[in-house]
Amino acid sequence: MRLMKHTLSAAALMAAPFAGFAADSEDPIVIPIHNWSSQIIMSNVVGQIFESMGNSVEFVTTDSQAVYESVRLGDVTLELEVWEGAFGKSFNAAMEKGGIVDVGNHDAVTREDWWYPMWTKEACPGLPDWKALNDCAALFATAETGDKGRYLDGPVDWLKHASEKVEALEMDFVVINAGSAAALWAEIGAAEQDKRPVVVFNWTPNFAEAVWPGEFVNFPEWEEGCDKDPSKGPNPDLPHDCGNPASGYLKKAAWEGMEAKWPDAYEVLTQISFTNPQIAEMAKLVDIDELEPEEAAAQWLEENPDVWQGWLDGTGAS
Ligand code: TMO
Repeated sequence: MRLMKHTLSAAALMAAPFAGFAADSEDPIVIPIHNWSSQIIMSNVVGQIFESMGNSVEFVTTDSQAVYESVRLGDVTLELEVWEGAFGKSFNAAMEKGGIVDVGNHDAVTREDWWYPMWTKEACPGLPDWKALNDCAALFATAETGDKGRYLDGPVDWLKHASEKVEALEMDFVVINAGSAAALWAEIGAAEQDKRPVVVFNWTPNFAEAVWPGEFVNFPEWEEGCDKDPSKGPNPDLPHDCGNPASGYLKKAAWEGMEAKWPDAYEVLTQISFTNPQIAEMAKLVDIDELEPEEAAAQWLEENPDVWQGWLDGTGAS
């Protein structure tokens, strides 16, 4: 009898599939694009999923820090890759002001920090300890950095605060910002020829781990507030004297009006969750296989139907 009742109510629901559900707005869902590959492909993947549901989608290229203010104001609809290390601070600031919602974490666990390819450790065997790195600073000296070591950081908008870290930990390094993510890979590739020691900004999940075995530098362990509060970390007078979180989150965020305006797409967004290998694979499609983002996304969707169709099951979009 119980079972019967269940069957009946399911049938009743199916007879009026949209009863009680508002359809998604025809206005485009605005998806921001930044300057690293996995975010670009993931944005295209999710955009193509929304399009397959009948939504219209618009991509805009934006600064990866200012985007949190844009989401909060509804100028862009969502953000698919909130990396704790790079963007936790901007995301929290927007949350405090209001207008942006936390749509949950991906399965992926992330880390972003100073990193070296394994041959560097042969020249500086005390690694991955940051003090050992600092004792080896002369190994990384270049014409550009004098007798100090060169650290190639990411593009400025990733706001890694490496100069502040160098100052707070009194390191003998000079921070140079790469103009693009590609410049980081070029630096590692050039050093590989003669196994020259290099230390650059890198992150995981990323395609790079499949190409160059390497390790992150271990800085003093991240403590909440280390980016603001001088009392956190080993230097009592300055902030930024910690490493980034070693097991950081990767979060989805949305404009708080998204749920009412595009309820089906929002419901799917709540279900979306990428793993470390999936994100590394998406980056590889562009950084190694050299596909265009749109093609890479289409290929990923074609090769992983079980992954993304599962996100549509049980939502108004299925
Ligand atoms: C934000 N990033 C993944 C490039 O560190």
